[in-house]
Amino acid sequence: MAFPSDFVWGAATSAYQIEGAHQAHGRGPSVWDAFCRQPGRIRGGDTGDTAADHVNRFREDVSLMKDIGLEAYRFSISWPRVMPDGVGAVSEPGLAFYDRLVDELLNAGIAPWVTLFHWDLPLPVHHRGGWLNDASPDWFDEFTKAVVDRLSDRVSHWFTLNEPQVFVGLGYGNGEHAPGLSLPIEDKLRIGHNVLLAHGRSARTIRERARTAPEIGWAPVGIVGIPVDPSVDLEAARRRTFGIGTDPIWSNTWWSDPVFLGSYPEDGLKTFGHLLPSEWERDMPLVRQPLDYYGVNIYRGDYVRASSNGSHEILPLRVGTPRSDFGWEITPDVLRWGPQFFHERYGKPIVIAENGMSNADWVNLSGRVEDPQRVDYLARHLIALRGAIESGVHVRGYFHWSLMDNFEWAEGYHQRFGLVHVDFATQQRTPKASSEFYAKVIQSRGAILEQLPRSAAGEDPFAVVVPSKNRKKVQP
Ligand code: IFM
Repeated sequence: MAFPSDFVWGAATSAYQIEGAHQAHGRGPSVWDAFCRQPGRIRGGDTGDTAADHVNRFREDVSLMKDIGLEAYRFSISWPRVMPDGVGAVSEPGLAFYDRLVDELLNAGIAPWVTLFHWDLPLPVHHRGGWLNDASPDWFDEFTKAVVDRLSDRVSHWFTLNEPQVFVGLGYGNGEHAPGLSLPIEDKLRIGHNVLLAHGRSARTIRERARTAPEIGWAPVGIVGIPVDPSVDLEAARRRTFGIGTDPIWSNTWWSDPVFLGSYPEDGLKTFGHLLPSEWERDMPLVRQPLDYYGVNIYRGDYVRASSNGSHEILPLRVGTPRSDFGWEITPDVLRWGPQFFHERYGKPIVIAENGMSNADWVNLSGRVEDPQRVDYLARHLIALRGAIESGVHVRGYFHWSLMDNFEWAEGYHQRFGLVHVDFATQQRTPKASSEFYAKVIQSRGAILEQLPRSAAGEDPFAVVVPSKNRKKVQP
């Protein structure tokens, strides 16, 4: 069960979710600062003003990472902390904070993996139209330059943007996330096109200006179909993974085909092509920059079965299916198949840039935080990921979401995803049992997963359906 020796073990966070210090360093407001102030937008009226106070406690946090044995830490740079107006003047104290963080990580032997955009768009550029403004790729490029010029002597791993599906789908589609808009499909497609251009510009800039040889990717969400019976349903699962569905914004291909293959997907163009900005084809070479890995955030998948009309059906999960506190189904096989499908289609090594679960954790009477569900989640998902590696998929690394409990967007502080518990009233950190387990996994390079007690009863709640005996088998 040992993972390859160059496999990277990490954990991830994002700026707005942990940093707090919302007015330090001359930081400007982001769309999230404004959104949190609108009544009724965030559960409990929470805000990211203080969050996990990471700006003031980053040394303690890096030391916790070291205790876990993390080899890499994925975090995002707050655009409004570095460029308070989104464009123009750079905040020296803002950049200096990231200098200190990067140095602290390197001193602890932890590689910084930097994400440039994890949703905190500066409010002043939102007021100029935000991603709907065709100048937005220029703005993002300016921000990229400031960060790369400052950090690339010590940072060599980059992600341009995190989860375009989610910040466009929820921020401009149903208004559940900042900036809280519900725009028509043609506006969402223009936003999407600008986001893709921003990715391309940013990747090109990193490649051209970085002072140490960069490795670059991005981190979309992975929508994954899981074959119920791989000997029959593999193609159906691929179709679920790569079909355009009813809303292209929530697909993989609308985003990743341009980035890796240089065009929007055919099925998407058939239905939505006429709504795209007219010169979209001209922009594709810029969008498609050489990348080093396919970063992808994978949390859950749909169990899919081939149907008799040559299509596929998504199976309803059985009653009582295990779920996270968020209500997301626990489907470990997603890390067996997602990496394989993305590797097949896009031909790049895979980095699991996020994977994890929210759980109702608290500090117990003895002062410990026991989170057996997360321990089991980690074990099952890593065993599945190891299965993908064994079948020949090149997986470069795994980043658990999240290092610590944090501000979970519209859910405020009501969902805890961390390996480390944070008491948001006192900012006390308590490593959870899952962080001890992850430490052992890392230390043994996965070998410990082999030694876990196994039983048929333990497999059972995860057996979604029993495939019927008389279905035709084909070679996977
Ligand atoms: O907390 C988020 C993160 O910001 C983006 N990916 C999913 C996580 C859990 O919802």
